[in-house]
Amino acid sequence: MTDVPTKAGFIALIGEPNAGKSTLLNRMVGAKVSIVTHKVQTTRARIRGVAMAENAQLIFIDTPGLFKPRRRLDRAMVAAAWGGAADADVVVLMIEAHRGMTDGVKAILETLTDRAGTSPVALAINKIDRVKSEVLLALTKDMNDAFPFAETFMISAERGHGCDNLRDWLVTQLPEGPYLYPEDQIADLPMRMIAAEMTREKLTLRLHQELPYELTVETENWEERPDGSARIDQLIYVARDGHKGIVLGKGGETVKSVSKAARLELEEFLGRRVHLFLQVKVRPNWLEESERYSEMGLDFKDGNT
Ligand SMILES: Nc1nc2c(ncn2[C@@H]2O[C@H](COP(=O)(O)OP(=O)(O)OP(=O)(O)O)[C@@H](O)[C@H]2O)c(=O)[nH]1
Ligand SMILES: [Mg+2]
Repeated sequence: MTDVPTKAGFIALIGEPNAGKSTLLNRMVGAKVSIVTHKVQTTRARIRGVAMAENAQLIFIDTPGLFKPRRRLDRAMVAAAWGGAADADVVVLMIEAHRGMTDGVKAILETLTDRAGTSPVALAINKIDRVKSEVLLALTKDMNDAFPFAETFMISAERGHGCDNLRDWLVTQLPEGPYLYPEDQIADLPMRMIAAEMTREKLTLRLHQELPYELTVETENWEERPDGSARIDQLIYVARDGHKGIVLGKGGETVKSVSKAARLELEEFLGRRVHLFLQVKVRPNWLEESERYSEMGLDFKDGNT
């Protein structure tokens, strides 16, 4: 038997909010470890997902979208995203085919240029299902004129087009070395955090305008029951009294439907029954509390101006 050396390394997915980073991570991993919504700024912290290729372990780092930060939370998110890129062996910049080279993308390219010389950066033009192929050729040229990408891929993270090519290339870029996670592990986020994220996803899908950005979800208690089920208690922090009413909905309708959707997904993920209890708490200052940030997996100090 010949010994094929193993490879393992970190791949950071960066890009503007909504580019499809979390969708790509989930596709590569083959399971939903990072939440996805049609709204911007869904992902708040770095989330690792592990994928296995033949003799390689690819550790994908999903990051919050890069945008011009205004609030403390925004700054902490953007810092987490660039931190993810700094730690990676390979960086994949994702852009949306139909939006092209936006001002936001240009700003990211500027920062990438300033930090150039570190790890290779590939371009992944995502959502190719939304455009004609002529658009892609012009966009590829413009992007490569603006930055020396190691490679360009045209993909649909949602449908899977081009994702195998991207993965095969990523394997070629990884350093040789032992696997860094057990081969059956797909995420390294604590289960209580994954559970809180699932609830936050359902809230984000259900609520409108600014509200999803002004709430956070924490798992307070996790109890294994003798019958094999789990009892999970979560707190939804909102900043204003009025928001509590909206999250609860008429007769508690909204929070009930959120709770049901999150519970079903959790049960599927865990493969057993779950009793999920949600409580809404008004906490006017939660966006300025360091404990909330550590619960989200963010560094509070990164939010300092
Ligand atoms: N048409 C199309 N939609 C896609 C594709 N990939 C992702 N999307 C959609 O784009 C939206 C955003 O996807 P996400 O994966 O949450 O994007 P993200 O980059 O993680 O966003 P943030 O976490 O906010 O930074 C979702 O509605 C996805 O379903 C694709 O290949 N084609
Ligand atoms: Mg995301």
